[in-house]
Amino acid sequence: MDQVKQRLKEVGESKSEQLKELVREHGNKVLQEVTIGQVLSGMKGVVALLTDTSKLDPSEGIRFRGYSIPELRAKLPKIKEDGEPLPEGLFYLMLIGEIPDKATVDFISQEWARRAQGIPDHVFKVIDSLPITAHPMIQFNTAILAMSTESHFRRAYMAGMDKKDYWDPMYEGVMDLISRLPVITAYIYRRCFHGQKHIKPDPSLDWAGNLAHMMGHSSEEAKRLMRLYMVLHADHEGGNVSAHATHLVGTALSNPYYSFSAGMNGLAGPLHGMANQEVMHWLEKLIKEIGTETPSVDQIKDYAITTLEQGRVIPGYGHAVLRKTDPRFSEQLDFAKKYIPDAPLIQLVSKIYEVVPDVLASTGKVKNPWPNVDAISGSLLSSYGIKEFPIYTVLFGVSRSLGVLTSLIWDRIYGMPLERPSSQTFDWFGEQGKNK
Ligand code: CMX
Repeated sequence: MDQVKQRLKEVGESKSEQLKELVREHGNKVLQEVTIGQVLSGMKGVVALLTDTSKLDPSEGIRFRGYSIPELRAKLPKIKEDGEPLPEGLFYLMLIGEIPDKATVDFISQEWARRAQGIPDHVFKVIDSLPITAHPMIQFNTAILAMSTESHFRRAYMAGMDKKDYWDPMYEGVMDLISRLPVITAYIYRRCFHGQKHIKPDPSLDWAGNLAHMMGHSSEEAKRLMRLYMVLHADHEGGNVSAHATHLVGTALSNPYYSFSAGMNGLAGPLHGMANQEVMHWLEKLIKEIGTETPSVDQIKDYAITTLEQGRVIPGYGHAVLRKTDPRFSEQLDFAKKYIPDAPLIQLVSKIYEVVPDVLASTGKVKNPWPNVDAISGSLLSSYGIKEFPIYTVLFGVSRSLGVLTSLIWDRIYGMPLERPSSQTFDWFGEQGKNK
């Protein structure tokens, strides 16, 4: 048993006992009242999920196992002191609940590099059978499903494994799946945008550095950006569409590939992960229509108002939980100001930030007029030479695997049962409205 799995076993055994005791002792305790409005507006604020990996505060933003992003950037192991933390360290933190040392992070890097070599040939054939014009998220998700032929979990289930041990093959599958996503992503990227000229993985590199390398962006700067990107998008508590979908499908004891694929289908929606690509189209159209990369504040305001008048959303702004500027936006802006302060797209994003919140607030209905992670991530990638917008949501998905798949392991440790909430008809809700 590897050292990470061994530690997980120790931590997991005690936690699963505590969960059983909690349900036994306090299972009947009422948590909150739920209104008709909450149920009919996307269940916002309804506490219905157990997720340990991260927690989102409406004004502070995300904390991973209690640590804010600035704290993580200071505490998680890095390759160089002035560099970005390695996503491997965040994976360990979310999985075990402890900040790892550098040796543990190096072990995970090596383990993922080793496991990444095991992608079966048919996965590349399946990708190759899709048209090159198929959106990279279609190719990504098809590849994820194609990899499920290798599922340890499915094999163990079929062999009649005791359910208390399900977490073990789930861990093995998750480690395989996470390790292989960068190879798949780079393969799709080079296939679609660089004439099929594929670049072999370099097993001496870390997980995110290797992704940048295989995509053909192998400068130290691009690797540093990729590490930041992979940390910032890793998790956003349990209720967002990609996390919730992964968890829900996992409760049917679907293997990690099926479960993660469900989450990635959700991430591909324009109100969730695809918003990073939408932002770039919105910026491109703005530049084209106004006729300059340096529009005035008034020109941006008019363009934003027109978007709203057309009955569309301004991508990259608003959030279902956050009520302040997303710290993941601020961290990327600080990074850009430090390393590429003169990049035109970053200057444009900064100017839009001065204008759009007031425009959205003036509608009187948008609960959060501030930018989210997607308002800047594409501009940052583009400024570093990764200019092909359709790959952006795939990169988001690679990062998101870290959080949603560690949660999936914990679901099996906790023995979470099939999720099956109740639904009611329109008439029933109408009757409830009439009742005092
Ligand atoms: N532009 C225009 N209108 C917006 C808006 C925006 N950026 N954000 C919210 N609104 C509108 C909603 O569409 C809704 O309008 P209706 O009442 O006419 O239906 C109203 O304001 C109230 O919505 P809300 O409660 O503030 O927001 P929700 O929790 O329903 O939705 C989100 C949240 C993110 C889907 C929404 O803010 C949005 O569509 N933003 C743009 C897309 C985006 O950036 N998504 C990425 C989010 C982060 C991520 O998951 O990656």
